[in-house]
Amino acid sequence: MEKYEHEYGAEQIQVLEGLEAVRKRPGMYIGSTSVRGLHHMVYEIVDNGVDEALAGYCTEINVIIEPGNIISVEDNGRGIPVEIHPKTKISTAETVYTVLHAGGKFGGDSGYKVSGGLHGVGASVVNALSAWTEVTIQREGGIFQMYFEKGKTVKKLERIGDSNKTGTKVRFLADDTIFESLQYEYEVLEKRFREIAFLTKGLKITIEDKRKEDSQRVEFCYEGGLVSFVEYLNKNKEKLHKQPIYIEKNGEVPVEIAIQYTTSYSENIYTFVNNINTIEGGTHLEGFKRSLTKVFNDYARSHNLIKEKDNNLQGEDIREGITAVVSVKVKEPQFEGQTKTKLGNSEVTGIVQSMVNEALSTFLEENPAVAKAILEKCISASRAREAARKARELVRRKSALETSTLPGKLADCSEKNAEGCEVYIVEGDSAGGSAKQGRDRKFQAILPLWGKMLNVEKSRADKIYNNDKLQPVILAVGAGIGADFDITKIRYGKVIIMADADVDGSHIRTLLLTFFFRYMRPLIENGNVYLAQPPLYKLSRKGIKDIYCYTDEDLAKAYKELEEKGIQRETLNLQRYKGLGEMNPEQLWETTMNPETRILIQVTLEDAIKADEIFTILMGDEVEPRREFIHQNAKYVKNLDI
Ligand code: 0R9
Repeated sequence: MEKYEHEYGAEQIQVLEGLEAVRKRPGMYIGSTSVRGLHHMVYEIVDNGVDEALAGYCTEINVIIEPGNIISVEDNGRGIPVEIHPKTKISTAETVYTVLHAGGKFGGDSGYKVSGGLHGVGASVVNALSAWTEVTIQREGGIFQMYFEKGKTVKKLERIGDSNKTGTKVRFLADDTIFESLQYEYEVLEKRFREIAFLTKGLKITIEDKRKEDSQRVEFCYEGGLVSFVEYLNKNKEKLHKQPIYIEKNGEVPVEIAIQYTTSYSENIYTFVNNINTIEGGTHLEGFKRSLTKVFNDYARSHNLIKEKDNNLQGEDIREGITAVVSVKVKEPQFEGQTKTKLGNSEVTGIVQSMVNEALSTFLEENPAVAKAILEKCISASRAREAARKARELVRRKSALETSTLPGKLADCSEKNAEGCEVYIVEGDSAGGSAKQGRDRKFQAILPLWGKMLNVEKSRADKIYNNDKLQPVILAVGAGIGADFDITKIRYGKVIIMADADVDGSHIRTLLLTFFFRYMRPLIENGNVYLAQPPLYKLSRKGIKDIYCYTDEDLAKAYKELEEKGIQRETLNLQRYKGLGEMNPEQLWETTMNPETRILIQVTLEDAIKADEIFTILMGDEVEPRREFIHQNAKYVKNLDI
């Protein structure tokens, strides 16, 4: 492509400096240069189309991952304005793509209001971080196109044809000298676009992956908006009422909420600000929770469902089994917290609270059967909480008598600073023994598990405190459970589940992970939970050092390497480990516990919605979704020991 030569005016030079800054510190503008930042590039462009949809002019956005990791995003909105911008003296479209924050800056005072004033600032950042960007606009009877390389204008906007349609199409190739990888993850993009479609009632979003021969494509469009979102989240759960409760108000801070209760014991509230998932919550969530507590207590009292002498229902009682999505639009959102996903604007609490107060109390009065079903569940949750408190007291008192608050089976470490300490939770008798002998007792503690493991998906907190297998885990971790969980009190920086690489081991791992996910979620979110990876095989022969293999691929590689050194496969002794118990303390140390040589898998929570879905399917009441899941996933099963 021929370079477009032109003189730069003072404003242009400033523009270039602006985008140079983006290339120098991409992380500041896009979060990171990992695959996460790469996905962010796509979201920035899609968001501009979503803004046009929110303004009421766009009904469809099509995203394509083209071969060569080129991204194409097309909307059917009005098209970015093409005329010369009075301030920059270049086309508005070029301005948006070359001036940092142009969306916001020009939105405010030049008549181009980016709908809601929320996004529209990312186009220039994406342009700066792309090897090339091509923008095609259909508007005012024409087709216009411009082209950039690394944020610099190579071809200015020119009319290339006629069209009676309107819309904007952006194609870009992220710069591989900036990003660690250009491998977009289809599932990640798909999840985000489904979310956007739920949050933007009626907007059709399609995503197509054309990188491989057999391309895949999905289409999302939800006329029900948040109601559809909640129905989707609850699809595998037993519902307490058929229709989700829907609340909407378009005031200074537009608020939209959908709620549906299920028979489960967990609380699933997802919150969004300007379509951004506020994982850490914030003032909108606070307002919502306060209102729920007040409205249900008021209703319960005025309808004699709780007596005068009874205590109020607590927030956690009222949120047991709830699935809700709260979406607010805030003009100038303040994001706080570790991951900047906590809404800080204090005025939002009261706004959400008073609108939910009004709408929800009206709903309950008009739907007494639904109110009764929900309140019966809340009251039973409150009784269970009281029972749990007693159970907890009992545990505390019992441990006080034993002069230690730690479980008897725990072989603790000598170091007391939690950060450097680890606890191995080990299933089984002999493995526990080997682990105790093999460990480094300075920083490694061992907690062997005994007794029958409880499926927490089907039980409440009182049962959990009384469970002989979970109680030691709660005491050893030392930070409480549920609403009382306090991450600052954890006694170990790493909580490591060590179980056999077989079906029983998987079962215990799943049960423990369900427990951590439902009752100690911050422990997972904070990255404290790990899975130990014991070896599957040992290759040995006199005269060579034992070789441990953790996967079948490892084993094949080891054979190949040995053969290259002239050591024949037949001369080697292959041992397949059935369980941790087969290893002596030294072997267990070397293969699974020594920080220098072991393989630990950190459990992360990338996608809470997906995690909730999987735990509900695998551990919940409904049998049919589980059957379906097993049917679909059986093909992935490896190392099944029958
Ligand atoms: C494919 C991704 N879509 C976009 O990037 C996109 C931006 C955009 C847009 C407008 C319409 N569609 C768009 N798609 C628009 C048009 C008008 C007013 N505001 C917005 C109008 O016709 O008057 N714009 C986003 C920012 C700007 N336009 C602006 F700053 F140039 F006005």
